[in-house]
Amino acid sequence: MELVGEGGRLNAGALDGLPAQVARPGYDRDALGIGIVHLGLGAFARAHLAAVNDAALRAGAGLDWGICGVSLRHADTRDALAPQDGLYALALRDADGSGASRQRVGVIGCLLETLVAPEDPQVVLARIAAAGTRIVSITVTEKGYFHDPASGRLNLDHPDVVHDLANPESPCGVIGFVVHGLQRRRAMGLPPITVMSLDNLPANGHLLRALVLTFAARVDPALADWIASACAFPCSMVDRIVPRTTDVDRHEIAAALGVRDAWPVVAEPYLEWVVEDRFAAGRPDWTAGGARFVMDAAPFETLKLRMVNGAHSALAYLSVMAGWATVDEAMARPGMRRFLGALMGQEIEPTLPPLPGLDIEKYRQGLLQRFANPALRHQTRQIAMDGSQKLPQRLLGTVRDRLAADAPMPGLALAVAGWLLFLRGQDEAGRVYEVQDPLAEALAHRYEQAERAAEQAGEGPAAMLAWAGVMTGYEPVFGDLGQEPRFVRAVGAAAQLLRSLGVVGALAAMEPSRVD
Ligand code: CS2
Repeated sequence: MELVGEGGRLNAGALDGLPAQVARPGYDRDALGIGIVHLGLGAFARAHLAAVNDAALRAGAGLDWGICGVSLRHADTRDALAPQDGLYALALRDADGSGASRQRVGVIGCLLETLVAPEDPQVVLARIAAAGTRIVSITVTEKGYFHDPASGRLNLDHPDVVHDLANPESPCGVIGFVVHGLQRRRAMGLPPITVMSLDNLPANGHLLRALVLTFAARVDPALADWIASACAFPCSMVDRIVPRTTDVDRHEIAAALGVRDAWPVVAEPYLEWVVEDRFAAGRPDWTAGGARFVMDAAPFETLKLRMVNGAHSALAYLSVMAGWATVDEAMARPGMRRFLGALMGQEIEPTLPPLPGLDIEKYRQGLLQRFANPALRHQTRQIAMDGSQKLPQRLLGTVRDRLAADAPMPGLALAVAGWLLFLRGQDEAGRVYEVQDPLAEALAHRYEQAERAAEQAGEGPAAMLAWAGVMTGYEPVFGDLGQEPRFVRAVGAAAQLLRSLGVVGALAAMEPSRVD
């Protein structure tokens, strides 16, 4: 998009002329070398890892920790950032005490190189196998790992996995790049490195390691042994809400910078990064940017995935169906806020592992506040994407724990039913939308089967019970949960509530049972 009426373009030459209130790198960019190769250069990585890394560099981390960012599919990020010398603005937005939106803008400088993998996979492999590279970090979203969401196993039939096993010189997926890149390092006699997932997956480091080893064993068992014994795969919990950047954002940020930035990112001020301190070849001190190094990230991951992401997904499906476009719009509905508060307080929190020092009440209230942030305009449709890849770790682990404790789960069931009904691709007002999900086709087929089963079962609750039985029988997402009558009944009852009363009615109907 052309931004008219502004000054020049953001680039190295423009840094000195930026308004005083815009934070800028402040370290010697010309002296910076690449130490990190990041695969999956989306908005999240640019607002999280790169922002934290930039703060570390400003605080004096070694100048060998610059980032090479790799887009695995599209050229748009490179095309926008190359003319800007890799510079882009990060706008942190929230509301002040009176509810008015405000933003703090800073320019991130640690992205030194941007590659587009499909244009030249060799260059990416060479970067991973460069002597200076010591960390390969990854944000490719849940579906980018090519695993079966319920079991966590590598899907060896996935076309990208098949392609990458057959084409070591030109991989296209993240596992292929990592394994073939590590293979080169080993062949060149270079030291092992750290491979670090920053995606919202449970035990993301362990999961990534297992996927990489499964793939590597098919390439060369000795390579798999080397990776297993010498490379590190720390787990981490990452948290920052980063909505997709819009043209309106670009205009607002250009106004703050006085120059055009074609590829800025917008995020909330809040940031968490809890990462296991297991690195094979060193790391920057990211604490300056808000990171925490721990021995075991698991309890933090469970907390975050179940509370933040579980609540986010619950909100998203119900909101898309009700026609609420943004998260803050949904949060302004008293029914939604109360529902999420109860879902967390009564159903999710009892399943969380202990975390010494955590004030869970404060965490929950803070989270509701973050969701209500009116300055983000976070689209519920964005969060609703890829539900098949998200539900297991966000909602279904909690469901399993509730079942094991023989505890009720009406809120979790409403969230799951919300997803299942969302799969119809039509909201309550009859507006049609696309269900974006790698398993969309199979899910649509399931949905038809479930509708037929419901018709055959007659009317009302019996129909929705039959419907829920078919939907929750979808094993790639639910595993064996579909065999669990208490779960199927709860989902059937919730779906019946949503079908008969709509989202607003169902949220209201949930309330009486929620008085402690
Ligand atoms: C969201 C997350 O889009 C989604 O699925 O739930 O991206 C969420 O905003 C982040 O995980 C917050 O840390």
